[in-house]
Amino acid sequence: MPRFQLYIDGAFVDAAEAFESLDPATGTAWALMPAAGEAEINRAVEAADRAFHDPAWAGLTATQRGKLLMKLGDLVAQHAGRLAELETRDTGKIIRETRAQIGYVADYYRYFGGLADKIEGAHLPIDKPDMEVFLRREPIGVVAAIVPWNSQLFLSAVKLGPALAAGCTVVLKASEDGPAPLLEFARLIDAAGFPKGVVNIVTGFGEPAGRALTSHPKVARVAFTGGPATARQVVRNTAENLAHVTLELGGKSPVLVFADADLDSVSNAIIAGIFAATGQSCVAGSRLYVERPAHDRLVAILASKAAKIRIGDPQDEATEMGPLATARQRAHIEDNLARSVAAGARVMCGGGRPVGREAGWFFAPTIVSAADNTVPCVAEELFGPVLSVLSFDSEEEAIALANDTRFGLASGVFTTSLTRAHRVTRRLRAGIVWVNTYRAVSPIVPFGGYGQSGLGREGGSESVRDYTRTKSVWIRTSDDPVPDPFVMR
Ligand code: TXE
Repeated sequence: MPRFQLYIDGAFVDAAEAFESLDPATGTAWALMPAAGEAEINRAVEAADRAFHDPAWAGLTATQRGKLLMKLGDLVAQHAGRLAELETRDTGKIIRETRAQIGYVADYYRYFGGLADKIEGAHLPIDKPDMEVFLRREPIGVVAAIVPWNSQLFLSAVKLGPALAAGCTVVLKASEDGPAPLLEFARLIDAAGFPKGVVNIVTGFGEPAGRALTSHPKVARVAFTGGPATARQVVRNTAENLAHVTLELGGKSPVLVFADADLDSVSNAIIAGIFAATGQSCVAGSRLYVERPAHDRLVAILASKAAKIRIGDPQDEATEMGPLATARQRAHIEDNLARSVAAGARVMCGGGRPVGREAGWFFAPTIVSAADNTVPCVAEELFGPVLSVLSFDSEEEAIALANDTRFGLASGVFTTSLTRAHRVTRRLRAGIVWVNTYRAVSPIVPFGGYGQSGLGREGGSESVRDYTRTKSVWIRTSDDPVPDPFVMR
C-alpha cells in the first residue's frame, strides 16, 4: 500500500500516527496517510513562522515571488495527469473532471503570480502641510489554509496563490478524506524552489489537527472551506489568536427557469449544476424553480437525461458520474431523502443506490418534486446528486422562493428576456449569479457567498488584499521644532 508523508519545513516526514484512506469506488483501503497531531502542527506553524521572517523568503522582491508562483503553475500543468489520477483514486471524482480542473488550477497559480508585483500601497493627500503619508501593504503573516475533500487542489490554489503573492507563509491542511493529491502536490512546491517552510502541507483530523492549527498563536490568517458547523468551530478557535478569517461554506443554490428559455439547452446547464461531481459541489444548483407552463416538459427532459448518465469507475474516461466521496456522505443523503419523502416529496427518478453498483458509495442521479421550501431536501444542503424541483407563477414569486434560504452562494437564471435577466439578477441574494449558464469559474472572478454561505471572497485581484495588512507611515517634512506636545496633531 502506498504511504504518504507530511511536508514540513521543506522535508517529507512521517507523522506519529497514520490512517487508511479508502477508495470510494470500492470502499477498500488503498493508501496509508499520515495523521498530524498537535506536535506535527506545532512544528509546521513554527517552520512557517521562521520562514516568514527569513530573508530567503522575506527578502525576495514581489516579482521574484511572482516568478516562483508562475513556475509552480507550469509544474502543476506538467503533472496534472498524475495529480488527477490520485484525486480520482482518493475522492472518486471522475478522471475527466479532475484532469480538466487541475489543468486549469495551473492558470490560478499563474494569475496570482502575475498579481504579486501589483499589490500597491498608496500615497495620501494628507490634510497637514508638513507631512507626507503613505501606505504600505505588508503580508499578514502565517496563514492556516483548510480545505475539504472536494476539489482540493482547486480550493487550495485560491488560498495559496494570493497568500504567496502577498509574501505570507502557509500551513495547508488537506482533509482527512482524500488527502492524496495535496500530499503529492507538496513535491511540486519543493521542485518550484520555494524556500523551506514557506509552504507546509499536512493532513489529519479536525480534532486535534484542525483545532490546533486554527487556534495556534502564531497564525494570523485562516482561510477555510468546509461545512457550516465546522466553520463555527473554526471561528471559535480564532478567538484565541484573533486571526483574520475567511469562510467558504456550502449552499443550497436556486436555479430559476422562466418559460421563455430554451429548455433543451437549459437542461444541460442544470445537469452540470447538480449531477457533475456527483453533486458534491458547494455551488450545486440543488433547488430548481420552473415557471409553471414549462415545468412538466423540463422535468421530463431532465429525467430522461438523468437516466442516461453513465455511472461507473471514476478512472474510466467514459464515466460521467462516479461514487460519493465517503460512506458518511451517502448515509446523510439517504437520511435526508427518507425524511423528505415522509414530508410528502415525490421521487421522480433515482432515489437510491444504482443497480449493479453494490461496492463503493454510488448514488443514482435523483430528481424529487417537493411542495415547498420546508421539505428537508429543499431546505438542507445534501452535497450529492439530488435535484429538488418546484414551480412558480410569477417573477416576484420566483425571487421570493430563491431568496428563502439561510445560504447565498450561487444562483442561476434562465430566460431569453434581457430586461428580466437584469431585474432578477439584482434581487437575488447570492454571491454568484449565472445567467443562461452554470458552474463556470475563473481565477479572475471573485467567488464567495452571502449569509451562511460564508465570509469574504476568494479569487480575483481583490482577494490578495485579504492576505495583507496596511501600515500607515507618517513622515514629518518640517525642520521646525515639534509644536505643542499637549495637543493631538
Ligand atoms: O467538511 P468539514 P466535511 C459541506 C457539505 C458536507 C459538509 C461536511 O454539506 O456534507 O460540509 O463536509 C477540517 N477546526 N461542505 O465533513 O468537516 C477538516 O479536517 C479546524 C461544503 O468534509 O467542514 C477538513 O479539512 N478544522 C464545502 C475541513 O475542516 C477542522 C465542501 C472541512 O471539513 C475542524 C465540503 C476544526 N474543529 C463540505 N474540524 C464547500 N464549500 O464546497 C474539521 N476540520
